[in-house]
Amino acid sequence: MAKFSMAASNLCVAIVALAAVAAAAVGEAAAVEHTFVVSEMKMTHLCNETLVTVVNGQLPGPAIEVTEGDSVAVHVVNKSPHNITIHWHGLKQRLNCWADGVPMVTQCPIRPGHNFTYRLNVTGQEGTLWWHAHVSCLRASLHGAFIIRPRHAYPFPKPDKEIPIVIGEWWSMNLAQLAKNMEDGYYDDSSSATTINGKLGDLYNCSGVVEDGLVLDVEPGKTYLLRLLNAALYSEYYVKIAGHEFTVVSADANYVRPFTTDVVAIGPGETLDALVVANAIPGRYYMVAVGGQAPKPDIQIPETRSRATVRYAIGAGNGDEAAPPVAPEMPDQHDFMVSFNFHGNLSSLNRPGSPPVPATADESLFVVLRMGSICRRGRLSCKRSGSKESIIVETMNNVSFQLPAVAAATPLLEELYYDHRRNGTVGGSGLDQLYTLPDRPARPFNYTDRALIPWGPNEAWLEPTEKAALARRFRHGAVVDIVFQNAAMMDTDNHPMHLHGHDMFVLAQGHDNYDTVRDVARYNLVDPPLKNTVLVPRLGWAAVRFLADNPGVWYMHCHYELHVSIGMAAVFIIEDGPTLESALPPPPVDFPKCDQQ
Ligand SMILES: *[C@@H]1O[C@H](CO)[C@@H](O)[C@H](O)[C@H]1NC(C)=O
Ligand SMILES: *[C@@H]1O[C@H](CO)[C@@H](O)[C@H](O)[C@H]1NC(C)=O
Ligand SMILES: *[C@@H]1O[C@H](CO)[C@@H](O)[C@H](O)[C@H]1NC(C)=O
Ligand SMILES: *[C@@H]1O[C@H](CO)[C@@H](O)[C@H](O)[C@H]1NC(C)=O
Ligand SMILES: *[C@@H]1O[C@H](CO)[C@@H](O)[C@H](O)[C@H]1NC(C)=O
Ligand SMILES: *[C@@H]1O[C@H](CO)[C@@H](O)[C@H](O)[C@H]1NC(C)=O
Ligand SMILES: *[C@@H]1O[C@H](CO)[C@@H](O)[C@H](O)[C@H]1NC(C)=O
Ligand SMILES: *[C@@H]1O[C@H](CO)[C@@H](O)[C@H](O)[C@H]1NC(C)=O
Ligand SMILES: *[C@@H]1O[C@H](CO)[C@@H](O)[C@H](O)[C@H]1NC(C)=O
Ligand SMILES: [Cu+2]
Repeated sequence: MAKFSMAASNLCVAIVALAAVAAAAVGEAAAVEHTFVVSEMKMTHLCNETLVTVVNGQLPGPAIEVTEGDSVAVHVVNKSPHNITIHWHGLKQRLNCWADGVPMVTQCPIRPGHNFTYRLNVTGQEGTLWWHAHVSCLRASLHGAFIIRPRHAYPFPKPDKEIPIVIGEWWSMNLAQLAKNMEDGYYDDSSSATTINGKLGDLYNCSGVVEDGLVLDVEPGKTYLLRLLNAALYSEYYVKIAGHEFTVVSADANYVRPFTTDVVAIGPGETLDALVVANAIPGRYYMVAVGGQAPKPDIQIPETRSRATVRYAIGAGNGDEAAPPVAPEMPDQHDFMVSFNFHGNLSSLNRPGSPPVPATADESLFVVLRMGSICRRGRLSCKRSGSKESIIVETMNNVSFQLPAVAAATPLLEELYYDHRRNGTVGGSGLDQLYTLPDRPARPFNYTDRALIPWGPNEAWLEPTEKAALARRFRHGAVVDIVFQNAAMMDTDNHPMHLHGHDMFVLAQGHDNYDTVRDVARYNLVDPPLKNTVLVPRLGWAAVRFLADNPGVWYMHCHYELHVSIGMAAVFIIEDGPTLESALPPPPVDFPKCDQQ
C-alpha cells in the first residue's frame, strides 16, 4: 500500500501558537489574531504511524476564543502539500461571503506554500461554533472550536469553568486517499476510532497498550459549561455521563430554553452548550459518546464509541480509587428516537433583540433527499442496483451536485460579483452553467416506503439521476421555507443539512411523509430553535424558514462527508440589497488567485 509512503517534507513544524489580543479596556471590542500553520506531521495511534494534516501541530486544532463584537484575523500559512481553505462554521459572515472558505464556491484555495488572512467580524452570535478545512475529508484532522462569549452576561448563572468537548474520529488511513475512494465510488472505509478532544480513550488498545483518554477534573458542587461539537465525518453521537445530567442552554450558538436530559444527540456540524453540575457522589464517572446509525436493512458500519473520565478532585472523599469508573447505560446505537426527541426538545430562548420569526414565506421549496445512481464513464444506460457499471450518488430533488465547468478557473462568487457589475444585470457568462434547484420533485412517490431500501425492482425505477451545478437564486430579503424530506431510497440515514452564512428557524420535524395540510398547522412560529445545521430525521422530514438577507454564494449541504462528496449539496445565491449597506463589498485585496504557482 502506498498510503503511508508519502514523504513528510517539513516535519520540523514551526509551531506558531501566537494568539495576540490587542484588547483595549474591558467591554470594548478587541482585535483577536491567530496564525494557523497548516502542515503534515506523523501521529501514532493503535500501533500505526499516520501522516496527518493539522494546524499548529495540534489535533484538534487551536480554539478561537472571542467576545461577541470582536474582530478576528486568522493568518493561514499553508505548509502542507494540499490546497486548503478554512470555513468558519456557523458564523453569519454578514457581507463577508468572501471569507466563507469553500473552494471554488467562494475562493480559490490557498495553494501549498502560500498564505491568506481571513478577516471576520463576530456580531450578534454567542455560544459555540467551530472552524474546519472545507477540503474533502481533511477536515477530520483540521478543525477546532470557535467560542464566542457574551459581551455582557450569560442568560444563566455563570459557570465555574468552560470545557470544549470536540467529538471526532481517528483515521489510520490517509485522509486524501479516503476522499479519493469516496469519489471513485468505494464506500467501505470506516474510521479507526472515535475521539474526544483528539484522544481515543481506554476502549482502544494495541499490543496491550491502552490509548490515552480525556480526564475532566471536577470539584464537587461546581458547574461546568461543556461546549460540544461534532467534527466527525461519519456519525451522529449520543453522549452521556454516568450519574450526571446535562442542562442544554445553547445550540449552534443560539440560546435555547434550558432543558435537562441525561443524553444529548449531536450530528456532524452541530454544536451544543450544556451545563453539568458536579453533584454526584465524589468518584470517577465515564463520559461516553456512541455513534448512532440506522438499523438493518441499511448497511452497517462497526459500532463506534469512545469514552472520557469525569474525576472528582482528590481529597474530596474520593471513594475507592481502585474501583473502575461508573459507566453510563448507553442508548442502543440504532435508537434514532434519541435524536428525534433531543432535537424536538430544542426551542429558542426568546430575548430582547432575538430575531423575530417571519410570519409567512415568499418562497416554499420541498426538497427530497435521497440516493440515486449514475452510469460510469458517461454512459446513458447501464446495470444499476449495486452493479459496478453505475456509481451511487446523493441527490436533492433528483439532482446530484457538481461544480460547473467555469469553477475550474473562477470561484462562483467572483463570477457572480464581476458578472453582475460588468453588465449591471445578473446572469450571463459562467453562471449560465447553473441548474435551478426545482421547487419540488418532478415525480412524487412514497418517500418512507421501506420497500425502497434493498436493491431491486422497487427502487430501481427511481435510481437514474443526473449531475448538475445545482443552485437557487433568492431575492435579497426573501423569506424562504424549505421542507427537507428524507426518502428511504437504498438507505434511511438522517441528514444534517448545513446552510452557510445563515441560521434557519426549525419550525417542525416529523416522521413519515410530510403532509402540507396536516403539518403546517404544527409549525412553531413562537419559539422555534435557530440552527445552521438541521438534522433531518430518518424516515421523516424537517421544515425550516430563513431570511435570505446576506448577499453572496452560500453552500448548502449535508454534513456527512460521504454524502456531500457524492453530491448532496447546492449553492444558494442571494442577491445584493438596494443600498451600499446591503450589497457585497469587493473581495479582499490579497485574495488568493487560482493561477498563481
Ligand atoms: C495499521 O496499518 C495496517 C497497514 O496499513 C493496517 O492493515 C491495519 O489495519 C492498521 N491497524 C489499525 C488498527 O488501524
Ligand atoms: C505570507 O505571504 C507573504 C507574501 O508571500 C509574505 O510576505 C509573508 O511573510 C507571509 N506571511 C507568513 C506569516 O508566512
Ligand atoms: C468589520 O466591521 C468593521 C466595522 O463595521 C468594518 O469596517 C469591516 O469592514 C468589517 N470587516 C469585515 C471582514 O466584515
Ligand atoms: C483491548 O481491546 C480488546 C478489544 O477491544 C479488549 O477485549 C481488551 O480487553 C482490551 N485490553 C485492554 C488491556 O484494555
Ligand atoms: C422531548 O423529549 C421527551 C423524551 O425525553 C419526549 O417524550 C418528548 O416528546 C420530546 N419533545 C418533543 C417536542 O419532541
Ligand atoms: C455579461 O457579460 C459577459 C461578459 O462580458 C457576457 O458573456 C454575458 O453574456 C453578459 N450577460 C448578460 C446577461 O448580458
Ligand atoms: C408508504 O409506505 C409505507 C410502507 O413502508 C406504508 O406504511 C405507508 O402507508 C405508505 N404511505 C403512503 C402515503 O402510501
Ligand atoms: C431523475 O432524473 C433523471 C435524469 O434527468 C430522469 O431520467 C429520471 O426520470 C428522474 N427521476 C424521477 C423519479 O423524476
Ligand atoms: C489546487 O488549486 C488549484 C487552483 O484552483 C488547482 O489548479 C489545482 O488543481 C489544485 N490542486 C489540487 C491537488 O487539487
Ligand atoms: Cu446526508
